[in-house]
Order: sequence, then structure tokens, then C-alpha cells
Amino acid sequence: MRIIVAGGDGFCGWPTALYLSKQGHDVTIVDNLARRKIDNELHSNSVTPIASLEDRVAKWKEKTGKTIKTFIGDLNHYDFLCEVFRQVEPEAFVHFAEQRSAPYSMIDREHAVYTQSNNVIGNLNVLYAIKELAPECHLIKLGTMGEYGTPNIDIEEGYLEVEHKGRKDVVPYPKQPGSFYHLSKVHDSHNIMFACKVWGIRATDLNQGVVYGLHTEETEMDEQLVNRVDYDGVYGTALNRFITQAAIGHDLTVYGSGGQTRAFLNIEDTVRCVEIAAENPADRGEFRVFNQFTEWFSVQELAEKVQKVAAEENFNVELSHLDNPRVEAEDHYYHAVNTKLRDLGLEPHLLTDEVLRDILRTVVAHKDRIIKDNVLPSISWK
Ligand code: NAD
Ligand code: USQ
Repeated sequence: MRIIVAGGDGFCGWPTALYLSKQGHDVTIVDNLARRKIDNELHSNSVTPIASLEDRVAKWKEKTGKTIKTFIGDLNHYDFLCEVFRQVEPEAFVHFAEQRSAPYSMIDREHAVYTQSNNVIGNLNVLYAIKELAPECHLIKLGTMGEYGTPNIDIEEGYLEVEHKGRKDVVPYPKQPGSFYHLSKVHDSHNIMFACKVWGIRATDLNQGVVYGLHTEETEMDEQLVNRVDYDGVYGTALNRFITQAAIGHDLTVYGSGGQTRAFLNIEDTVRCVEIAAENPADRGEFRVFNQFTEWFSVQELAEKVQKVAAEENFNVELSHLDNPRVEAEDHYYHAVNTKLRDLGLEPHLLTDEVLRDILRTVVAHKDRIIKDNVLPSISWK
């Protein structure tokens, strides 16, 4: 299959591009390298050293004989995007290319505007490009579990059956996101749903939980193929942050009581979920929603798991309950459905001590790169 992986230089996109290429697909990466520029803006870095995209794909070719084509450019530049579509004639478009940090979107007005215009307009351009240039192309769009928020009822997969004043309907599940970033994903979902309805586009929205880990079989083939590990207070996500903190003897930064519960998955499952979606395309006009996660944990539980494994590796750290810089419920009901990807063949990699130990050891090997000043959260929602 000819597959475009937009955002293929990023944390989820890079291992996905390698995995799909390994399976024999004809993969093209589109990325404007914005994430690397944001590292400079934030004076931050990945724990693992990341080669240039050019060197990464050259190494992949050397190791496997497979070519991954690259286009450096912005989804917000429609002429550029159309040229990519004309040259590639994609059968699937995997869309990771968005500003994905909730704290970054909450820095100030400029960062909120950047996040929403980058994400919403980029996605709208992709919808138009599919309509005008590749109407059969299947859009596989990365959404987020955070679109739903933390309602006091079970979270279904995209839709909710309701009975109101004696009548029944199936409606889009109510969205109560917790940042301007998460809101951008809700706006995307609405635009995709509308485009499917009016133009007959086929689309799958993958509402992904928080991703942890870094390795896949493919990224481990050479050190130049390694994936990035974010740990700072802006782009670092909960579990990878706790592991990095443990590696440098820093207290684990649990925000508030730590009762916040989120859905999680290993990066090894991210790549497989995208493959499953690609192999089982949505019908013309269908807007399909899959909840893409394997387990859920409270932040407190996660921190305790890391603390235990770290102690076994002789890194003794405490949990530190910081004032929560976010506005979010810390004591809430959480139960989410995730059967659709399982039904299509996903076999989850669960969070075991062994998995935690493996990530910790990788981080420890590069711990001299960690900038300690970046570990504490610096952005407030208020
Ligand atoms: P990332 O920041 O590491 O990668 C995103 C990539 O997209 C970067 O390489 C960036 O340069 C590129 N990009 C951004 N805007 C672009 C544009 N306008 N044009 C072209 N390229 C652009 O993020 P990630 O962690 O790999 O996340 C990928 C996607 O998955 C995002 O849409 C994110 O919302 C979603 N997601 C991520 C997680 C997670 O835990 N990392 C969880 C759920 C959903
Ligand atoms: N948290 C801590 N301590 C930390 C970091 C985070 O307690 O040091 C807490 C947060 O307050 C939050 C939870 O952990 O309650 C998750 O935070 P996170 O930074 O790991 O994840 P989040 O901001 O939700 O965003 C990440 C990705 C985003 C994706 C989302 C999936 O950056 O792209 O959409 O996970 S989800 O959470 O399902 O919406």
C-alpha cells in the first residue's frame, strides 16, 4: 500500500514509518521538522540523541534495503500538500503531524493560537487534498482519549446511544477536553465527521491514550534509528517522565493527589494499531472511531510502579505531590471501552516491571543528556 506518514519524524510517527516499511508498504514521510525547532525554543532535548531525518532514512535503507521517501514541508501549505499527493497517490494517509503537547498549548495566547491553527487547518487541508486528489484514500487520524475528558459514565468508542424524551439516537460522544491542544483534536474530529458525511471520505479516528516506551523492533536495529524520549515539563508524558526522573535521582512529580486516571499504551502497540487500521479501511463516507489504549492507571499508581522498579535497579526516589499546574479532576470515575482494535487482532504489550526496567536502562545509558532544569513543570493552566 502507498502510505503517507505525516509527522513521521516524531515520537509516534518515526517507529510507525519504520514498521509499515518493514511490512512491505511503500512509505513516504511528510514532516516540517517543527518538533525539532520547538526543542530549540524550549532549550530542551530528547534523552536519546536523534539523528537528522536524512540520516535516519539513509540508515534504514542501509539496514533493510528499503526506501522511505521524505518531503519536508508543512500541512498548512496547501500547494505543498497537493504536490505530495500528486507524486505519492496515497492509498492511506496516517496523520500524526500536529502540535501535541497540552502544556505547550497553555503557555499563552500565541501558543494556543499556533496549536489550534497548526492542527485544525493542517487537518482541514488534508481533508481537502483527499477530496480533490485521492478520494479513495483512507485517512487514519491520530486523535486522543483526552477528547472525552473524565465523564462520570463509561467512555464509549466515539458514539453514545441516548434516549431523550422517549426517542433514541446514536450521537457523537460528548467531548470535555482539558486543554487548548485537546480541544484542537475535538475540532479535528468534527471536521472529519462532516467531510465524511458530505464528500464520502473514509476515515478512522484513533483516540490514543498516553504513549510510553521508545523501542520497537525496528528502532532497535541501529542506534541511528533510535526513537526520541521527551522528559521535560512540556513534552514529557507521565510515565516516560517518571522513569527519567528516577534515572537522575529526582523525586517523581505527581501533580496533586495523583488520583487522575488516564489510558495508556506502549509505542509497540501504537505502530500495530495503525497497521490494523490501514489493513481494515473504513468504508466510503464512514467516520470510524477506535479507542487506542491497552490499560488505564492513576498517576499515583504509575509513579509507584516506577518507584519500585527503580529501587530494584538501585535508584531510590520518593514521590513528590506537587501543586497541580493543570485544572483537572483528581478524583473521578474512569472506565473506557477499547474493544474495536482488539477485535481486529491487536495483542497488547502490557506494562510489566520488565518493560519499565528496559526503558529505565535505556534512559540511564543517556542520562548525561538530561537537562535537570527542565524536569519540573513550568506552565500553569490558570
Ligand atoms: P511529536 O511532536 O513527537 O511528532 C509530531 C510530528 O509532526 C513532529 O515531527 C512535527 O515536526 C510534525 N508536525 C507538526 N505539525 C506539522 C505540520 N503542520 N506539518 C508537518 N509536520 C508537522 O508527537 P507524537 O508524540 O509523535 O504524537 C503524534 C500524534 O499522536 C499527535 O497528533 C498527537 O496528538 C497524537 N497522540 C500522541 C500521544 C503521545 O502520548 N505521544 C498520545 C495520544 C495521541
Ligand atoms: N502528570 C503528572 N506528573 C507529571 C506529568 C503529568 O501527574 O510529571 C499527570 C497530568 O496532570 C495528567 C496525566 O499525568 O493528569 C497525563 O499527563 P501527560 O502529560 O502524560 O499527558 P497529556 O497532557 O494528557 O498528553 C499526552 C500527549 C498528548 C496525548 C495525550 C493522550 O502529550 O499528545 O493526546 O497524552 S490523553 O491523555 O489520553 O489525552
